[in-house]
Amino acid sequence: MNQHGMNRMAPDRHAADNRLLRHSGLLSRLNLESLTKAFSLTSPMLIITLCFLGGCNDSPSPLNPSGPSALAAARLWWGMFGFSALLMLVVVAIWLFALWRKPVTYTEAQVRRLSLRWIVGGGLVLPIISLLVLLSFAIPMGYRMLPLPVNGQAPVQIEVTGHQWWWEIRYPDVGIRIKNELHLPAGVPVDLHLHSADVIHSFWAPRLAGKLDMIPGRTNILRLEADMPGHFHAQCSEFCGIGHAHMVLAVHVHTRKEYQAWLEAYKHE
Ligand SMILES: [Cu+2]
Repeated sequence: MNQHGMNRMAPDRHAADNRLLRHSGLLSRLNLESLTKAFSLTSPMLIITLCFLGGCNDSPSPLNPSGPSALAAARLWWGMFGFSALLMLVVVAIWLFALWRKPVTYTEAQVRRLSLRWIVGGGLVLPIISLLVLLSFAIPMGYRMLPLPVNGQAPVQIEVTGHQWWWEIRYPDVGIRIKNELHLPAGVPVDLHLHSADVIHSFWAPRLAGKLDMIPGRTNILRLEADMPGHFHAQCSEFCGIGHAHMVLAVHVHTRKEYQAWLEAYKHE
């Protein structure tokens, strides 16, 4: 005890409290810094990992294509991803340069000239070049989904009708009508004649082709082809009411021989 007795412990306690506060402040700062650092390191890795996981074998992702149309769409996606990532890097580099460079004083005329350059460059030239590059890839890709004549092979014709909330599949050549199942031969172009019995739906088999709307009173034809036999997934991709999420179609791709056998077996059922 000192001469004031009771006050003796107070400075020690304050010192301890201050040490504790400093420590906790340091800890929270460290935590915040480490969290920020971890997030800045992990978030791009997470995005890249998720992108690559999209290519896993069993994934119904369009980045895991199993047909020429879907392959073209996946390549277009990667091209757009690469181009947008490059643009982002350029924008970040310009932003960092603007932050770090020494301030420069410009005259009124220089400011006007520089602003005009950025408006013309960033607002006209860059979008025009980007759109031209995108269209030069997207238009040929879109052609793959059109029912154009094929040399030496007659596409299989199948009628697909969307209902709230199920799929009607008809094989007009053989008189087969089934529900929520689509059977296709591998390695053969297939034309799906898409109709709707009620509202707008959209046919999407992500691993086999792009999407195409199904509009009441209209027939849209989607050309697709599967590389190999397997089981795939198709889904309505246009919100069509309360049961939309359950409007799922199982796509079974057979070898040509198995497909013929399936048609024969089904006809005689
Ligand atoms: Cu739907």
